[in-house]
Amino acid sequence: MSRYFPSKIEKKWQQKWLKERVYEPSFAKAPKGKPDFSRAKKPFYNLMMFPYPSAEGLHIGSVRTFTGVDIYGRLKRMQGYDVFEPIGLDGFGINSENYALKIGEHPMKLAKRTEKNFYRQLGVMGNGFAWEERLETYSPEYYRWTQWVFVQMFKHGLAYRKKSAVNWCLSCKTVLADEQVIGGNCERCGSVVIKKELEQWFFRITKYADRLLSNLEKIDWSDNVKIAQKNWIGKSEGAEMEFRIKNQESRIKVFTTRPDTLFGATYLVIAPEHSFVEALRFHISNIKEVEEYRKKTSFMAEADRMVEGKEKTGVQIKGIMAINPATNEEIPVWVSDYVLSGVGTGAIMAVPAHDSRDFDFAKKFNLPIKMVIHPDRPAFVDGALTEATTGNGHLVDSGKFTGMYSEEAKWIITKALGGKRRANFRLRDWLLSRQRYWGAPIPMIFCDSCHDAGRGEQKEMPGWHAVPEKDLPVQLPFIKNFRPTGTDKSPLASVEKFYKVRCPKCRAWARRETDVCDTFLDSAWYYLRYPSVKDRKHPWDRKITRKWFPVDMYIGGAEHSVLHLLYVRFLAMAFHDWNMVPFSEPFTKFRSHGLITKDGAKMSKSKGNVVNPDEYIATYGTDTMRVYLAFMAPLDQGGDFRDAGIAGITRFLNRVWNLVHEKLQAKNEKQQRKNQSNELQKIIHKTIKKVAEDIENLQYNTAISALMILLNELEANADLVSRDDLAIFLKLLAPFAPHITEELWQQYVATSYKLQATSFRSIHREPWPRYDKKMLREDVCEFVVQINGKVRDTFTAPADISEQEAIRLTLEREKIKLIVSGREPKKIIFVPGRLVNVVI
Ligand code: ANZ
Ligand code: ZN
Repeated sequence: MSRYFPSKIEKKWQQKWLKERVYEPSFAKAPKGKPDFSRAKKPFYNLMMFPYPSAEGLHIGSVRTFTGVDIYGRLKRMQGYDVFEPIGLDGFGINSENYALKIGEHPMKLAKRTEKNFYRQLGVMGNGFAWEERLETYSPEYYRWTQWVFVQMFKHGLAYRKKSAVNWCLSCKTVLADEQVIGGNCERCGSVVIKKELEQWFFRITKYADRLLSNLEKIDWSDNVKIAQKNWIGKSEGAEMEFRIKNQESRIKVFTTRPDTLFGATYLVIAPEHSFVEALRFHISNIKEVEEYRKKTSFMAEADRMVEGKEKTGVQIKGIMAINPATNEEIPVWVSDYVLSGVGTGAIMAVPAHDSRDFDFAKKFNLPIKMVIHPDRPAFVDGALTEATTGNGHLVDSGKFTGMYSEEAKWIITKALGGKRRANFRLRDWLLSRQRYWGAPIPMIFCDSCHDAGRGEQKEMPGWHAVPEKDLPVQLPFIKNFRPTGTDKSPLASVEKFYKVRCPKCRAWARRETDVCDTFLDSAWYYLRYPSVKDRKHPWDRKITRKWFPVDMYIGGAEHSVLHLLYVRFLAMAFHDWNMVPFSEPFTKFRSHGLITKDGAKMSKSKGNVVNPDEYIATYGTDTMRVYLAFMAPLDQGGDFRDAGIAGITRFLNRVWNLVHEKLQAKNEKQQRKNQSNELQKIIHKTIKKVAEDIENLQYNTAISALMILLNELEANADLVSRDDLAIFLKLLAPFAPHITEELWQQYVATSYKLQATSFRSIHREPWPRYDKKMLREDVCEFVVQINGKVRDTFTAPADISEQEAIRLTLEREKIKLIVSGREPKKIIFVPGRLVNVVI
């Protein structure tokens, strides 16, 4: 008998599948040479989060996720869906560029090398990818449309330029989005991030803040991601209140979530960047001190300024006083870095008795603290307040509002004192420009003469023109020196051939934008391109898009909760509003996957414990690795990679191989009539149900245990096992181990149907087995005993017990004997599996 050698079969089937186009959607109905997406009957878009591979190859964690997505897709395909599982590569960006710098290779060359290795690695994983619809973000054919997206954003007023204090990474020498700054450091390289005043391109995501938040309730996404997005959007409801300045025209506007505490506002604080100081410069008696403080603090990153427990600093702005509109008392104005310029109005009313940061500040600078809310739990020691009391309570010392409950007083005070109810969001606009080389050039042109004449497509941005669509793509030129300059300019700014262009409006000499797009723009719309990659005239085909979207299942890392996953939703909403796509949420279902460790530790190069998928696949075979990775834990949870666990999987697949071979080769095996009630059949049917349900819930580990149990049973009852039973087993195993099951399936087809197959019938396009509900019934059940229709007793017995036997058991029961007390029943009614009713 032949032995199981993965290396002998895996490559063979991978090539056959490719040749037969087993995983191209609608392949059967398509005219030769062209899968036709518009013909799909039951489309199912099964997507894995866009990978951005490094030249060093795939991480075993990504291999697990890819396989996880693939197992799901294979079930769906066998369930009759036309599954589309595309693959491509997100290759632009600072990660790749930094690596290119490190090893001294040009990013364009590096990208080609990475791409080749990536696709080779994916190839040996045996996934059901639609290889014909590949895409790479750095190919001009793709980024032409990324630039088109930018142009649409500009034309619809969602892309704009603004000078602002932006995050600047000292090491990467570029600006970063807020989302890319973690605890004051660069998300990528860990270096310190400072603030720099620069003019940059932004996308107006804040315009969609409310919808991004409220739509979360409508989508079936992992909870952890929804919560992260909700916090990131950070909606808080409050009021804007105006404070007059004594003897001046100016006012200071503050945002507060607690207008009910207005009577307790004993001073105001403005952010260092606030323009108030400029306006009243000549009235400020200590302007030098104020300016020094502003200079010192405004370059600091927000995260550092807001650290809990950080020693408060600040300077009073002398010579001016504000007036509390509730008490009409004069209160001082301070400048301090604990107030941020980008939040609310950049100014606050300080209520030290009820806000902790204000409390710390007031204590330090000896400012008055006035209680206006009677707290449930006052915090006094020796008559002095020891901390702010931040909760709700009844108002005290608040004029005619005294006695009201704080929640109710909020809006009444806002109205009475001329405030405006406002929601404030933590979400900032998306900073899009990067002063780097390796990205899609921002497709904009600035023209001086149009600027001076006030011409431009956007009123607020005279001189700026989008590159006409017919001129896209704006090709990224090959330049030798791609190193970031460390100034606020991209390396492209020194390439005259690139930036010197004619103005598309007036034909005067003008200048191209030389910054490139944030990579997150590339990945914010890629899913729309996949089914339309062959379309050279449009970014996506309308008809196909109506048919295939939204994406049915999306699986990826929770670390992208607030970057990628928020941007994608934002763009989809915008496209929807412009009538370009028929949906406003791109992914119906999203599940985040867990992370894997090696022998209990985080994998890292420095520890030398990084699992190289290539080596493992070469040693054990793809199927073994697939089953092993799936068996580790439910996909949404992390797992631990241990070499010792792999041998068990190899044994399992060997047993499958041997069993099927023995059965198929047994001569003149009579196809026994299946005894429908036998135990083995019950287990088979239960397993059919369980495996499908478990895959649906991404609980691959328990599905595989069920298959292991079934294999034990098949081996133990080998005489009762028919060829059709084996076929069912192979189908259930197929999503996990596609190669071995294909090999054995082809032998099954050959021996069972004498079908010298005229056309290739892959197991992966066979229908998923059906189970018989009757076979799932529990073996024992509870019978109810009634006397004259009244429930008197219950007993458990085999579900398929005969009528005679059930009646005998009933009449033997002590309780029933007592009630019947010797009388002869007139009639006994028996309902199988449920009840015995004795009529006396
Ligand atoms: C007065 C007050 C009294 C406040 C009180 C709170 C408690 P969330 O909920 O996080 O949005 N704030 C407003 N603008 C700010 C800025 N630019 N920088 C720093 N802090 C700012 O926080 C809203 C509260 O944060 C606002 O409500 C304001 O302080 C402060 F008992 O106003 B509150
Ligand atoms: Zn012009």
